[in-house]
Amino acid sequence: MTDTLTPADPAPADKAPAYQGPKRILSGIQASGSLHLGNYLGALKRFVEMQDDAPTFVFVADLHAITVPQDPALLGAQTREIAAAYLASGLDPGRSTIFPQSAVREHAELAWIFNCVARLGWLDRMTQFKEKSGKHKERSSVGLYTYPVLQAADILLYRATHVPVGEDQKQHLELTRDIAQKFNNDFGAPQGQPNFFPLPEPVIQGPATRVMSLRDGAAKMSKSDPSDQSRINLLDDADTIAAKVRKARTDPEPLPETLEELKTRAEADNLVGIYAALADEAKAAVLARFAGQGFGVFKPALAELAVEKLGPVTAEMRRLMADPAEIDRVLAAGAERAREVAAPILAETRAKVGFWQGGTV
Ligand code: AQP
Repeated sequence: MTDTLTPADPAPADKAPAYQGPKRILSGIQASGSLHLGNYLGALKRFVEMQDDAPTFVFVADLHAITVPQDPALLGAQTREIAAAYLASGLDPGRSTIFPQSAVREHAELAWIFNCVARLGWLDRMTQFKEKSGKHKERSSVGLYTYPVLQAADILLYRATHVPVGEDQKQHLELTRDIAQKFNNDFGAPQGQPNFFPLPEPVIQGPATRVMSLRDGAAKMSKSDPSDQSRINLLDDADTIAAKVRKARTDPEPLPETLEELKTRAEADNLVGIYAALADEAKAAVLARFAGQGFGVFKPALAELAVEKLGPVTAEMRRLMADPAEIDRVLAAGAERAREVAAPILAETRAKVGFWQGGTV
């Protein structure tokens, strides 16, 4: 679990009236490898459900991807693959702005300004850096360390108010709120004016905010897990999905009747959560159907459901990936629309910081 952020140098309490701009939704996924069921249930499916609520910005996080080594020959294809997953999951480029992060250079510029707003003590508490850098902290890139500052820039560049993410991103969202508040206080609004940046809300909802590995109920399903058996990839075929579910680690007991009993059985809980999220049902409803049954019954039912729900997404992804020019058209149009929103917000931010305003460069 993530710690609660307690800044070493806390921003003073917010004095200005609350931000009053429109609701905007923003999120992204790193272009760092194949997408898996955790990304689908914890993020993609949520983006699609929310896109009618407010203007939605969804980017492919390629600037984040290079915080760890990437093969330059593959990064472009990985970017298109994430874009294909967005489209195949149901994001509509007519309603949602879909773009590669690196194509909107304002992200990097705002991140620099925020690097000078965030405090080292705040970043030192980020648990994801500790997990990702492991024992070799001094060999990690500086980018991996300041990743959450770039994330704050991604969000606030669009003055996004709502950010759908999985549970693992909660701490980074708290940092974004602290950066926004400190910027508002340090450079903020003239007396009595509302805050310049919103304090964005994480939207962490649904039965699958933290899908766990199929091999270890205590580890998050992750792209970087060395075992491919630990995750269901969005591009896996039906036989592979069925085999992975069949081999998923479980215990020998039948499924219990109550959520209370399920809580103490991490692997069983994870599989029931996956079933519930795929079926759009509550976990209790899944237990009501399968209580007393063993995994010999439950696993084939889960595999069948996973294939039924993911099959059309996989097929559409493959179709789109066979036409990279079409994906590029969507990404280019999205980048243009994103810049139309981002550029004036960055220009105002630059003016607040006091950068030279003598002309356009
Ligand atoms: N296991 C998960 N369960 C639910 N949600 C998840 N997300 C990731 N894993 C799970 C959510 O997916 C979105 C995009 O994540 P990301 O790829 O940008 O970064 P990540 O969280 O670091 O994802 P991975 O798969 O764990 O990648 P690696 O292994 O490269 O670090 C986010 O909203 C995230 O919460």
